[in-house]
Amino acid sequence: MTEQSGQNPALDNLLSESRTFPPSAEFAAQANATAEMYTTADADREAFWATQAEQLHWETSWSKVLDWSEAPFAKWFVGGKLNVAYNCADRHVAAGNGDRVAIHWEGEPGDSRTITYADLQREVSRTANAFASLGLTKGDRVAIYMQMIPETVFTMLACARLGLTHSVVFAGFSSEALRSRIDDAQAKAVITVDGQFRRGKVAPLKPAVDEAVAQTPSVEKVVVVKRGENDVAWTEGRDIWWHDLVDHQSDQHTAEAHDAEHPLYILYTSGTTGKPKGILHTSGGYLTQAAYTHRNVFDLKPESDVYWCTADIGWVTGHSYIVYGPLANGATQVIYEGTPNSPHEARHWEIVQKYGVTIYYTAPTLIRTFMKWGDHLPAEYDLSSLRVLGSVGEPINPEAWMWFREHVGRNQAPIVDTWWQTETGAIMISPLPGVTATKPGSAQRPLPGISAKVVDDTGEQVGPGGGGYLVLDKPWPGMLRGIWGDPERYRDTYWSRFGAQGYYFAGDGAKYDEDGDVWLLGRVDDVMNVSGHRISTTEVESALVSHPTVAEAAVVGATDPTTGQGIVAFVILRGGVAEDEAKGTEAITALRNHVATEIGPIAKPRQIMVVPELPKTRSGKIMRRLLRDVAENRQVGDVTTLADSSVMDLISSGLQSDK
Ligand code: 6R9
Repeated sequence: MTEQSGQNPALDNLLSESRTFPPSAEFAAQANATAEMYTTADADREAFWATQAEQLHWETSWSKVLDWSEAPFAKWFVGGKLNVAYNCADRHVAAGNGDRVAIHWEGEPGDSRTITYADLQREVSRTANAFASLGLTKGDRVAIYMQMIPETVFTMLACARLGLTHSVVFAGFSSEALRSRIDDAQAKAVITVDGQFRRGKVAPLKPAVDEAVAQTPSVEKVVVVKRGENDVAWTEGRDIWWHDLVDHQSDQHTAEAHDAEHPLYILYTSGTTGKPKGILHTSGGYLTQAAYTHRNVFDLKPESDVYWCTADIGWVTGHSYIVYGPLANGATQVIYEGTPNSPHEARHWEIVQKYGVTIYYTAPTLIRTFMKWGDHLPAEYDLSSLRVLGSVGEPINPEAWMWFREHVGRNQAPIVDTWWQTETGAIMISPLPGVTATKPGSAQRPLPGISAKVVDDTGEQVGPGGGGYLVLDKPWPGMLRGIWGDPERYRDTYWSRFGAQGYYFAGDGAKYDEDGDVWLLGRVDDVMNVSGHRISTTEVESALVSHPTVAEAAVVGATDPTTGQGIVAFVILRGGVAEDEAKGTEAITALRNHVATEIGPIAKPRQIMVVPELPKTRSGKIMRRLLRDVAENRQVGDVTTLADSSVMDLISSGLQSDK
């Protein structure tokens, strides 16, 4: 904190990128978004958001767009009343679009189900009647522990309809993770399944619920969908089958309007340390921003597009871009239950071809996995329907972006790299297709209506080419309304670092390029310090991925007696690369030199290890903390939020046998 502003950037700017891809004239001519939106929004931010909110159905209009008098606790559309579920189903039926497909659901074993908006309205009404019959009333919390099946969507919307606040927990988290989340929210009911399909097998889920609920007295009812058909233990009086409860209910239900600030859901983020934070989202502002971003960032044409977001519903991306945004917009979408390599590694391309998917929104981790599986797979399918591609969850390395463009987008479909967080509720920084000339690896510009800055240690905005911290300097409609039950932690975590300026601190490193476009550089906790240079993990990883043999890379700073920290890299090879050769001294030296040429000798990894997998969370984020343990020869720490906890054994045993 002693440095003068602008003189000591929080991050060195190492990598540069000169490729740009302007939109085609045809795309621009039909695009939803326009360049004027930036100026309109800048001229009067609140009026701009009011116009967006008017796209929804409100039972009662608001009296004030934004009340920021109790900052950092925002109120948007004060006094307004709406029903979120009505907006996501009934409204489209009322407008004459009941026959439009809302969901093409594809089960992992190959079964499928088509749900129109009229079906959705009926199913949600039935589910709402069922939940009401259990005695659940407005304000109660409901935990949802289910995979990607239609009932998960019905459950979320039925909760929204009744004003129940849902808390979705990743199906696959342990019973302990479920227990602590149920307990924190004091949930009254748990909605779950007997089991889920993963890679062709049934993984039981109910046992984890039984274990958790044994220790959570707040839970009165457990509703179980039959999906895996596996045997389950049963607690009479508490457990009830979904089909026994829901099927006989009336499919008519009148939706009551709730306050714009009524709590819609809690979603827990694990964070790097400590107890998970229950991020709270409310109704009117959240739905406004989810729908607006979905319409403009993906250029959605509800009459003709087939949209597919590959995220899990247990991640915020599933909440905003499978459930609330697309359904509020009346979109037709694909929901897929299973893993991308079941029964084969081209399952996604098969689904794109089968449904004629036009908009495909996925994560860098999956794109890099596709690179590893090989270029030939997307080439075997007809992907010509794709017209917009999106990425979210991590910085996308420029080479992964180029691979996505070439092999999936046929060098035509614009790519939107969308930066946001569980806390922001919806997309904040992203190109607009048809407006922005895109650049591989950059999220580019805050959306119209959104304001973000890259600042130095003192909170001063850095200039072009400068690196620092990403902050959000103005409130936005979808912003979190706090951490469930812990207002102090909310202030401490997000508002104290740049408290003097009143900025929200996102926890990410970022830089501007010479054009003023924003590049995300990874979590500031992961920044490496090598001989006094602050180097972002993202830039070194992108340099490694730009080598033809590397599909994926993760780097960490490990304590080093001479340089403070030394860079240790873990790399996964691309499909078809001979492993023995790539592990040889010569190949490793070549890779180290490649990084030096791409971004400078200071970033040359001290050590590079070839590994079969990387440790990732369920949303695909690399857990560098665990790799630091390996690099510094420590016992590996807590692995409970890993998608696959065996990965760390795989890495450690592989490294042992190489010695
Ligand atoms: C939506 C989501 C948030 C963190 C965020 C950042 C990283 C997400 C990104 C990105 C670079 C992007 N992140 N999108 N980094 N470019 N396009 O991922 O929410 O799970 O809460 O994670 O993810 O580090 O701070 P969440």
